[in-house]
Amino acid sequence: MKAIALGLAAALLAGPALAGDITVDVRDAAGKPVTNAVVMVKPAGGVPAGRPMRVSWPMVMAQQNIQFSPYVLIVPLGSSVSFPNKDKVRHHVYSFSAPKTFELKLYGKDESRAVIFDKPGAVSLGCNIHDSMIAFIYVTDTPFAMKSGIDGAATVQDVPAGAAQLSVWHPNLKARGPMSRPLAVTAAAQRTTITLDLRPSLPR
Ligand SMILES: [Cu+2]
Repeated sequence: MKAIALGLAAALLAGPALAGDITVDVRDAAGKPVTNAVVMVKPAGGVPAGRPMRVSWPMVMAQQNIQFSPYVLIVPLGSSVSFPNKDKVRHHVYSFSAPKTFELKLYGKDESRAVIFDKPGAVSLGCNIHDSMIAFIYVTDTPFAMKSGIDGAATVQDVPAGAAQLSVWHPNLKARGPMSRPLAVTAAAQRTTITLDLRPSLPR
């Protein structure tokens, strides 16, 4: 018995860490898929050292056709995000959000600016010239983060097995912060559904 326990302990210490993929289906109160939700998993034991976020999208918030693109951008804490203007008209990007308050004064076509996001949370963006321009940057302090697609699904890969917290944020959430609940991560792939209490969509 003791030998087994020791062997198990050694395997846990030495072997490849047990980890699993988690797919979250984000739904609204009517059961419809919710796109552009930010799904995050935080291991209770902390994020393993040397585990950077694997980001498969550029750290870019463009202005094109008098809109921001993308509508929601997830960036790891400490990221520098560029704000290229691809329109012929000038834009004046600003944020009053607590994680990052900034202003990029009027700049024109094919110009860009960069901003470093050094505090976690949601940053809402606007343009002083065009009121209809709205977008969000979510700065995450866990590498296990993914945006939901049009099917409402987001898969977060290689989360260490054990106790964790699942958090989901969306621009239309009625609550101020992300919605959170405990999650037991296993070495096998798992799938779970989370239902958000959302305000009706704002016109864009
Ligand atoms: Cu503008």
